[in-house]
Amino acid sequence: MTPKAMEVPTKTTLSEIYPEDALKRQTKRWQTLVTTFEERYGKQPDFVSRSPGRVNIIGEHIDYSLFEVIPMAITADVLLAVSVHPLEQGPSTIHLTNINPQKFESKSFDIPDTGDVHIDSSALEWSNYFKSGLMGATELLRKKQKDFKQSVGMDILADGKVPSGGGLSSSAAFVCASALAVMKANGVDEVDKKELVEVAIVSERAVGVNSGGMDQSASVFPLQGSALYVSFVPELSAKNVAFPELKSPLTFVIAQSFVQADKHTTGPVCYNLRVVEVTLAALVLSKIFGLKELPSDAGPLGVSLRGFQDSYMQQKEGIHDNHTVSKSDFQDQLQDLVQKVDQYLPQEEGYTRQQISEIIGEDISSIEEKYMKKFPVRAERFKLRQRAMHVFGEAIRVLNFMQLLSAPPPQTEKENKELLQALGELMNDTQDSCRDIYENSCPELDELCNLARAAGSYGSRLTGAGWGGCSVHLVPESKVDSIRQSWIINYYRKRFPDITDDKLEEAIVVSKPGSGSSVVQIA
Ligand code: NG1
Ligand code: MG
Repeated sequence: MTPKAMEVPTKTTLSEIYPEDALKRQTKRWQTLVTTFEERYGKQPDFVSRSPGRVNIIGEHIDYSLFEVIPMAITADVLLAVSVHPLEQGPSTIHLTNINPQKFESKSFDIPDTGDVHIDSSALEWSNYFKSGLMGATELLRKKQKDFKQSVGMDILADGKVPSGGGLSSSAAFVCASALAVMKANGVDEVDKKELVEVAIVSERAVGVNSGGMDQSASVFPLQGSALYVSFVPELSAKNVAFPELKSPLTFVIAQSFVQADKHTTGPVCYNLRVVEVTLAALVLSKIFGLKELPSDAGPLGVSLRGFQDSYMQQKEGIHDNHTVSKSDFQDQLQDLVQKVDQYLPQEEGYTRQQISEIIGEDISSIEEKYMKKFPVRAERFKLRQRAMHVFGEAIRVLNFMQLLSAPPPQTEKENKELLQALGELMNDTQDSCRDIYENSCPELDELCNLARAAGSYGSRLTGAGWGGCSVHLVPESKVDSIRQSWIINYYRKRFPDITDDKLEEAIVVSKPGSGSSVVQIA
């Protein structure tokens, strides 16, 4: 039986998962996983669940404001080989080991009778990501099966190939693979992709980051060879977008900065602070324009800039279903909002808590309680102007990018080049906006982008949360080698004189769009 488009495939073969050129290497890796499992646990695994990392092509830091984004899955993924314990009385036990036990220490824990596990989000601990997937899947199973209380026990061996803290979303890959493994271990064969993504989004927040939903979508939904257009309103949905047939094909190259961006320690001044800033911007704008209370939405803090836009259109312009307006009308709205931000949020230096409290007519303590308690932030001033500008501007760029991808494919070399240049320019604009007004780049990422552009990249930008991690580049195939050389000489060897060839191999990856989550039956 072939799975429905929205179902996680369970009877896949490796050739349906990986591109041709990765097959040999992956087959070996899967064999090693199974034999290592046998050595550690003395039995065969029942199945392997897998979920990939992702690179975001465009639409940075706007998923939690509920604007559309275009990521794609990469080949690097997380594998969990699993053997299910027979159902017993009392607590069920999870044994978690890693293919690399020196780096990731083995862990065991009991799922209590209540079925609920505790996650200590203050500890940076790899088993938390499994627990978060377990928590999400348990909730979903309870919704589906009235008498479901707790998951069965499992022996697990994990092999993660997505570099952690590298902006390629190793965390979402791990959470999605875990949630999927738990569903499967508890007897659900047909896992609905949308349900899986929804639980993974919510449960990953338990690990300590107030994230949006791009990564989990990009890890679960994609079909091999396609990028993904993800929408969050009126509800989560994703469309696979094939790249146009081109005379000279487009290639995405990913380059690591090797600056570790650890959201757990930097959250209060970086990621989580941005989430608070855009939320406050939505509240302030809605007061300035005299809107009634913003309806609560799927944003991590319950109100979002997208919610503001839709409410504004409804209350001021009488447009009820704003998500049904044409793309060009939507774009005009966004353009208008950029101007409104320019005019009505003039303070370059940011807004203090006192000022925000006065505008929105709510006590500072109540604002802090609602938006800064679960994920504390440290800031004297909140840069509402710059953050809102970036969000609306980036939302426009995503629409433009999508329009270019959906247009009839170019017929001549000249048109081909123009298309790549236009796509690249949008990516370059994103980088400028991230660097200058969202302030989530860093000198190392800026440098990788500048070097690539000088050596022939059409478009270069950071990808993922930023402040370190990875960059992504739209590169003509003929320029891949010269760009690689330039990075090696001018970036990697300069900054890391002892860098090994293996490490360089890992640093620069030419990536093809990979396929989303799947389960492979072993025993
Ligand atoms: P990274 O840090 O690359 O996994 C994060 C968020 C995304 C999105 C991007 C920025 C998590 C799990 N993911 O991605 O939702 O907001 O930053 O576009 O925190
Ligand atoms: Mg992550």
